[in-house]
Amino acid sequence: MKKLLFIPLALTIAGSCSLFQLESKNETTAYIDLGSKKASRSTELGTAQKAKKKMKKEYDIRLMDPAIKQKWGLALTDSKKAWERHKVLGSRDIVVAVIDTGIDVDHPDLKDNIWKNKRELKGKPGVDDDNNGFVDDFYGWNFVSNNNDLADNHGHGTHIAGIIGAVGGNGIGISGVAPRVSLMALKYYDPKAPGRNNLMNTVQALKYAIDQGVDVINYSGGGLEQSPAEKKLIEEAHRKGILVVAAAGNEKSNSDIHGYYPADYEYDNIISVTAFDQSENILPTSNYGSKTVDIAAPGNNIYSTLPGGSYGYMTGTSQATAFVSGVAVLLKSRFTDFNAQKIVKNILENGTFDSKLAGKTRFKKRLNTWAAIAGQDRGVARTGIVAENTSNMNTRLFTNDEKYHESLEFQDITQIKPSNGLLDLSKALNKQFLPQIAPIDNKL
Ligand SMILES: [Ca+2]
Ligand SMILES: [Ca+2]
Ligand SMILES: [Ca+2]
Repeated sequence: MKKLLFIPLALTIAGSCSLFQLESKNETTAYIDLGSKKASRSTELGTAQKAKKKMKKEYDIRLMDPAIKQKWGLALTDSKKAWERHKVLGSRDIVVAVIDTGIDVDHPDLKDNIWKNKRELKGKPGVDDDNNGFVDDFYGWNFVSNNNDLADNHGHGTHIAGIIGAVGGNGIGISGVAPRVSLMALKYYDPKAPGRNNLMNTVQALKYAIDQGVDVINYSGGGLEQSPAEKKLIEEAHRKGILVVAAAGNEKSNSDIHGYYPADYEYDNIISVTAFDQSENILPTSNYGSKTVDIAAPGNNIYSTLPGGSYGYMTGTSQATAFVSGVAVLLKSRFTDFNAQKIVKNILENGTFDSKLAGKTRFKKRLNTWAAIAGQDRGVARTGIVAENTSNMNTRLFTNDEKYHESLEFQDITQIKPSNGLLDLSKALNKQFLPQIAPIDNKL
């Protein structure tokens, strides 16, 4: 006899009423079919709250995205500092598979950072041009409906995509932790689709991502049961040096006692991420564990992209997970030879120590983007001392001269020319964005 176990996953968004609730409810229900031993997988959905008004233009940082101040998480993780001091903005060569509820691939602040399957885009409609078993998989695949419709009818996946890699420097909205990246949309979950098997869809999405040779897999979901098929794929990702960043979960529980998967599989290419708020406290809803949870990242009232070209706030370990994926992209773009283990090591070792995290994460550390880059930046020690291979650069960039760094705060990096002896950053940026970058407001 079939037994159905219902696990409500509820998250409320802090703040008062929203102007615009997405159609999803406050609760989603996951099904564990014990009779057929199918385990559940549910996205840490939460609900999206759309922004109440248009963001006023505040051209206050180098990347010029007007609403970037809304992203407290970028400030608390020193992400902006990483971009500015280490000139690391990510790269479209780095692919992140976002296994989620789909992505609004036409969102103006995402579309240029969406992964593109060039062989399909240049190929014939109705034909599997790259012979990977999926017809017209232009930007990813929908494993719920088994087609290429990636529409996100919840908002979660679009929100996660924006945290990782909303397009920075295009003069609109926000920037992801990685202003440049390729986001592959793999839809495993649709709250509206009947008879779904989220775990089977997850496994298929993982396989697709691994077969495509992505750099990072972002999985902002999970379940209490292990899955041999999923574990096998994580092992394959491990062999191939692919990083898996996974949510610790929103069950308010100690993951050392109650494992949560895939976050808690014992492979060193997985980072398990819990969430902290603006006061750097772990959210009461977040899972924790001094043995199982690797690091904490921003996860409360996070402002990011939503379907239909909009923006809004969401809360949970899902959001925190996306922050870590963004840092992984920055590391991989700077240190292209890093495998997953090395990226994990850098992120975990260079987190910000906080005694409040005792019993919550393995090393009592929370994510610090700048430190993750700075700790390993070739030729540059944490102290800012110039080392080898930097002779042709302006050494002042690598000093501890705070005033000099402050003077860079409002400087558009695209204005920095190689003739200044600085890194040629304009080459690192995709040229199609350059004309769209707003002029520097020197009054700030
Ligand atoms: Ca194909
Ligand atoms: Ca085709
Ligand atoms: Ca933007």
